[in-house]
Amino acid sequence: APIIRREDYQAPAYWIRTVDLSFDLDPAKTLVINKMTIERNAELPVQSLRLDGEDLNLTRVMVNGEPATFRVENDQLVLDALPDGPFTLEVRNTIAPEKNLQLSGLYTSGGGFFTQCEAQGFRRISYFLDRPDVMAVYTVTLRADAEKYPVLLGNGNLVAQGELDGGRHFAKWHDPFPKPSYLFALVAAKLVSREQKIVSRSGKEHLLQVYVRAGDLDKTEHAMNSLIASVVWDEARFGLPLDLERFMIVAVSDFNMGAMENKGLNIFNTKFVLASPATATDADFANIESVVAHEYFHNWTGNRVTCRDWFQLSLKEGLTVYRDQEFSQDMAGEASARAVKRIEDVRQLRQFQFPEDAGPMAHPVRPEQYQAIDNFYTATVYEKGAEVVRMMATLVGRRGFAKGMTLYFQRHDGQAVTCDDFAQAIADANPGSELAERLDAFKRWYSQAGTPQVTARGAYDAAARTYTLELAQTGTPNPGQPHRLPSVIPFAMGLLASDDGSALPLQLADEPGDTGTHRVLVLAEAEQRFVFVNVDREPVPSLLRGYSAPVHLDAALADTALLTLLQHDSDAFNRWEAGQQLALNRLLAALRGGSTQLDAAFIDAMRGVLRHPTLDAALKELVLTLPSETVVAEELGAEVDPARIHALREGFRLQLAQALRDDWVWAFETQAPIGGYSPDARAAGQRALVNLALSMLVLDATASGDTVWPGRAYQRFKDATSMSERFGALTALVNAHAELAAPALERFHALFADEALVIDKWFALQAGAPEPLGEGAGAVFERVRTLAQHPDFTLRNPNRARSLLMPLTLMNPAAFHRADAAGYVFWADKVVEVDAFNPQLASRLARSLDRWRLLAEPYRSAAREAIARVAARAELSDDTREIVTRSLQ
Ligand code: DPP
Ligand code: ZN
Repeated sequence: APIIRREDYQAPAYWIRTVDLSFDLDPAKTLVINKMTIERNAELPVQSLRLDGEDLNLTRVMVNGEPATFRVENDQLVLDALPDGPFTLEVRNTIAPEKNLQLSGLYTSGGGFFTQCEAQGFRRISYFLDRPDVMAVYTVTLRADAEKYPVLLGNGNLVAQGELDGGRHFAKWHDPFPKPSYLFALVAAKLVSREQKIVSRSGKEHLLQVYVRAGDLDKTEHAMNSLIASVVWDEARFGLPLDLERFMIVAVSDFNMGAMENKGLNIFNTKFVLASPATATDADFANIESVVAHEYFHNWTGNRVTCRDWFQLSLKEGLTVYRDQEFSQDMAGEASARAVKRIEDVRQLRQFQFPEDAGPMAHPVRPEQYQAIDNFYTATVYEKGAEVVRMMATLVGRRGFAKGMTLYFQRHDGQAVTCDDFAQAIADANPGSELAERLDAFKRWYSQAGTPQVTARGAYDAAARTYTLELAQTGTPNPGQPHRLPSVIPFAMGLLASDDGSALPLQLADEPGDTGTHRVLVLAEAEQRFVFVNVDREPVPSLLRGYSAPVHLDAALADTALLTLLQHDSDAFNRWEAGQQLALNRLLAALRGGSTQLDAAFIDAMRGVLRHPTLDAALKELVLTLPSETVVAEELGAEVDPARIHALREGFRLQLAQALRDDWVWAFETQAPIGGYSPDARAAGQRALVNLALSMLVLDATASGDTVWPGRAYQRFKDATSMSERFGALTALVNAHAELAAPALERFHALFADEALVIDKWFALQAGAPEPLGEGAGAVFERVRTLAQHPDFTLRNPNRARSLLMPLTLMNPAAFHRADAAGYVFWADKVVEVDAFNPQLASRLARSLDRWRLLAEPYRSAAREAIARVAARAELSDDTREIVTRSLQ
């Protein structure tokens, strides 16, 4: 496929103003009639009209009601001699939804019709200017068999419906908001809905609906509650009201992504809609809340103001992720619960975005080029993009950011714009702010790939009562660029007294007095020095609080300093960070030949956290979880031996299990939430801690041959009143390779045989289980290979395919990376097999070997060979080809 470059952007030669679409829906052959009103873009020279199409069977083309001359060239429908003024163009084509296994465009799932058009699925429905800067008003008529497809949904408002001959019926929808084609959607299926009417602040009534299959209605309450909370939040926090009479969410079980923000008609992966206490874990409930919010928030950030071109994807995604993260924090409530959410988000960033930014797919938040745009729905565009927005908010303050958002909508409502337009609006609304003063430099966050490295070194001068903090930043330049220019880094910090951990007042040398105990420095040069005065006691610095910028921080703090932070920092994020750093230091030292035994100071500190009288249970659980094997590998940076990292980390885990045995018992017996199931952050955190305690107790018991705790876990598994409890107990048994794991897994499968999302968990748990150490090593991988033959397993359903393949290849390094290369052979086979029918899914899976260069031999050569084997195939999709080619470069 050709390389598409950002610098080549040109405005469209024509504007499509209105679209009148009609569908005669039939799985084998659907007729699409597309009547457009079009006018030439008067600002450009006269050109041919070139409409995008893919896998379409074209039957007729008319201009102003007359048959027209046209040609089809490289999938494009080309019309040369067109009227000078506005004209109508009618295109008719047929498509075969039931054959559409790539799930892009119009496809069938579970006997219904669904669409997915972002990024370029609309061209698989009809010929069109399939690009986000062409925005049209759509009227859509659906015709289908009334019995098989009783529900017919489109964007906007229902304007007519009725019966037709031959048992068919129709519905006509009109969406008054001009929109790009990627926001088009339709649904025709046998569904039921939960409905709720709400009245917004302005007094307008809105209808909210969540559509699911008949048996699933009892699992829609949480999604509906999340939607209502999202509507209320966006109006309260940003003054952004619901602009539609009707807002619909539809769940579908075959879906490549999480969910899609089509105007007024969001289509969701069932995974992010359906939840009941019996079938969904706390994490599922939290994910549903955040994805429902994310898609709802897109209605303004994405739909009312959309992207000019796909290079600007982070304009809507980074901003909307930031908004959903803020929403989830607000829903969590108190400061410590907010910090827990922040920690979870940063953990995700480090687990997925950092490796991406250091690997072959590294790209700026606003990429410069792509071959398959679907490959750029990445952690960088989404999560790092959200960090960029968060830094802006930090630099202008919460009120300043809200003002910036208001200006952004004043300027750009109804337009397709760029990341520059967004940053400009935030800066212009805040004249004199650090952002406005340094806007050009700040925007390097959009154009430079890679994670900057910040080094911090502090020195205390007791005689002068000064503390000097020296900050320096480095990073690798983008390919083709000679230098990396300094980033603008908001650096939140404080100082703690080293003796009792109390917060010290902060006063820089040129300031008249102290400014409190917390502040945000701005690092904008390669090196900067900050001198704090009137520092009475030796301080411990608390740096990059709340993770105020997406950088690697090297502060080289001694254990004593880290222990002080872990115990006393008022910033909960940095307490966690100090604990992670303590653990990481020990893991890295052990990998480099140091002690494999945890020291008493570390164990006592962990006990102190676990037994702490006031810390949140959720925070305790996070602190007591060691950094992941992926994070350790990235820190190591070369010659990674996944089996060794695994063995050492498992060794540490076992030591923590043993050394804190009494404390885990205490936690298990006393920390559970009281009362019936509620998915709120507090109760979820308590359950997470209890589940961790149980895992540790079963791990310890299994290692020592004791059967009491595995027995208790099995009992809890059987008696559990919620999926979080049940799955926690099952996880404890499976991850410890307890003998009771097998009967528990069997029982679990039988209990939930009809719950597809629960069966996904059943696969994922087994594929993500830690490989046993010693003679049992390899058992997890063998199990995955066997599960790939299980009658419930299929590659056709993306959730099911991912449930087995992603935990193994992305989350379970020691099982995946084998000296005999069997993991890589399995991976290559699956990539090729999936690529034949679903390139988007295949190219995701293809990315699991991105970081092959980090590996030590023999892994490295074997991984390279597996990638090369995929790349050598003649018949590969553009999506997967782009990934494997870049990987080998
Ligand atoms: N635009 C979708 C989302 O991120 C992804 N297809 O919400
Ligand atoms: Zn999104």
